Amino acid sequence: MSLSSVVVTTTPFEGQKPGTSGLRKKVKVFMEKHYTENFIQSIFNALGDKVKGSTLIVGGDGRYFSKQAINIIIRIASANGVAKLIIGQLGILSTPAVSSLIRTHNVLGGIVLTASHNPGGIRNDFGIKYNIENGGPAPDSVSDAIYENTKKITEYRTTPKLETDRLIDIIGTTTFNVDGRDFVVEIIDSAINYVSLMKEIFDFPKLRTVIRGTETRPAFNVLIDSMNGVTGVYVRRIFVEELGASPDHNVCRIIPLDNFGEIHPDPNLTYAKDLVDKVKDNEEYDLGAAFDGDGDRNMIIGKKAFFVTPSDSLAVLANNLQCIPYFQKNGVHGFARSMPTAAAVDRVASKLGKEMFEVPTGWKYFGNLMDAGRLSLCGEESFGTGSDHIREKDGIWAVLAWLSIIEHKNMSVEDILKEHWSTYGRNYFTRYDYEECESDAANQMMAHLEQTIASKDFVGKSYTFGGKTYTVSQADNFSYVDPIDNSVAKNQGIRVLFEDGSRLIYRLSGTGSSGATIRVYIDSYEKENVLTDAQVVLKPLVEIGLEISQLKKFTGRDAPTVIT
Ligand code: VG1
Ligand code: CO
Repeated sequence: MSLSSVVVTTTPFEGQKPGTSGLRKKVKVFMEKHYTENFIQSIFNALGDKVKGSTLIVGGDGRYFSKQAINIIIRIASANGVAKLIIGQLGILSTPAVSSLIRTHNVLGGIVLTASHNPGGIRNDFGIKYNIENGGPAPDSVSDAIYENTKKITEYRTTPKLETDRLIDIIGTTTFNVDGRDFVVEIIDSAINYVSLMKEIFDFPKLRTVIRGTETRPAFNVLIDSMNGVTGVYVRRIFVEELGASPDHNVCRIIPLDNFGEIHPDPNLTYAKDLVDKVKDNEEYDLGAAFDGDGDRNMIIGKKAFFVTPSDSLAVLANNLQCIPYFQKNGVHGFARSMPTAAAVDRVASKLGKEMFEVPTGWKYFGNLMDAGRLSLCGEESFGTGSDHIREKDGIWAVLAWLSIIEHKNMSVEDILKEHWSTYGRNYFTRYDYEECESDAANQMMAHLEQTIASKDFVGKSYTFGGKTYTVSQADNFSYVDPIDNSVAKNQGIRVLFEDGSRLIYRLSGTGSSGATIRVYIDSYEKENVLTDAQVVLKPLVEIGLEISQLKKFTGRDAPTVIT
């Protein structure tokens, strides 16, 4: 049967501006009449002629409203001349899996339905993100074009009669005829492509010996926590079915739930406390790992919950990539980190003679460097680690990389870190998050900081707390020029640098769905005394950071909501 598309009249919604990683709002906002339709049509409008005859990947972390959103996308795509959608069964695809599929199938891009680490369910968050043909998040130029279109949209095209009921439930291909053209919807297994990519990158038989043990080597006991997010699907296939992990003892929360079981699917010491406690209380566990809702973040802890900061994790990986088959084959090019990430990896880069890049917060800033062959491994302090195998950060990849190093070195997580610190010294790092502050108060605090760092005598000023004195050597609002296309990203966070190399950084989050979240990043390097507790070492700088920003005065907050 031939179907006809129709044009629906609409008016713009305010605030459809993609943030650090896509558009994130409360589910109820996405449910408003025309809201999701407007945003999807604006993506197509921004892409222009490329849409006609294109193929797109669609999927996400399965959170509440995903299926409705996918049905909207199917109808709008069909009416805009898209030739084919490749969709994960039940709408399930992790963010790294979408990136991989875009690259494998060489298609125009993908639409990822996730608000990542934000909570899900009807009262919480939904999100939509567009990824471009290299598999990575849309760069600012594309996001800006989408946003401009959302401000002036007057109509969208859709095919109301196209039957989407249960369409995404079963693997298979359906061809529709819309406006005289073929429109194909292919529903695929959510994991096959990603699992085969991981098998190409890593030596699975070797990793299996880590998980199962051998005659001469005891099993390395892992606990992998999917936090009820999308990675459950991949964890079962990879860790249980391929690597022989026990479904009862080595993995947990691996069934994706549309509200993540009412938890905050964010792998850090606060929100993944269940995992941390389990590993702390049960000395049999050698490694714990957790992922966020859409599977691009990872947290690694060792025996007794020994915490590996993401900045250190990146440095350790950088130092040991040669034990992973992918890098043996492709070589190791440069390294990169986001600006607030502690500079531990910089020391590895300089020792190994590799190029090192510092980019603004957000994975989209790594893509150009990877495409240009100048970047192999990168990370963010926010539990993001990844390589140029795809163009998103990749939680499961990070754990497999750690297991490869553990296999190679035959050492515990803690001993690997201690060895690393004794070679390179240690970057102590902590991040304080003040979530859901009042927006006005947060903006005023940032304005106050701008003023403070601009004052003539700020550089050279000394601050003392608890017997430690820090002298300001430089201060600015970070701005970045992409070395590949010369695009400029301004106002990416206020930096106060001190004479001894310590840093204080202040940013407003770009991923929240209401209010403002203030992030304060505290970073200090020590060559010796690498075994002291981080919170003890950093206490004076934290207090100085609060004093400079007057955070308490502006927000009324006595304490952060999350410390990592
Ligand atoms: C946060 C992190 C950033 C990360 C982004 C997306 O952004 O700080 O490093 O890239 O989330 O991660 P912000 O603007 O809130 O600080 V994910 O896993 O939510 O897509
Ligand atoms: Co995420």
